[in-house]
Amino acid sequence: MRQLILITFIVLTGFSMGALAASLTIHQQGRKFSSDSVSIKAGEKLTFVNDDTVPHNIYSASSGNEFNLGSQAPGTSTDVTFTEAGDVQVLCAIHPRMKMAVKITN
Ligand SMILES: [Cu+2]
Repeated sequence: MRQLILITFIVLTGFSMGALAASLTIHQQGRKFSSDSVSIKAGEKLTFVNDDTVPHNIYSASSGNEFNLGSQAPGTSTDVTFTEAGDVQVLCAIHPRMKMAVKITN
């Protein structure tokens, strides 16, 4: 019985760690993304937080994962779910130097 409880605990802990890994947070501070590149699985999301004092407008034109958040006010956060496997470039329409790569695997 004790062993069963231990196994259940390990399995549940494993699941919750998996859930954490599935929701990465990308910060925008100093007109930069906090990561140059991240790798996620298809169907997982990234949370984009604007920690700057200026608005950002994150978008991607990469086939299958196009999105455009529009103007994102300082202090707000938005989730983006990536559904297609492939390499995605995420850019900011206001600050051309802001860019990051998202690798999505199946
Ligand atoms: Cu920006």
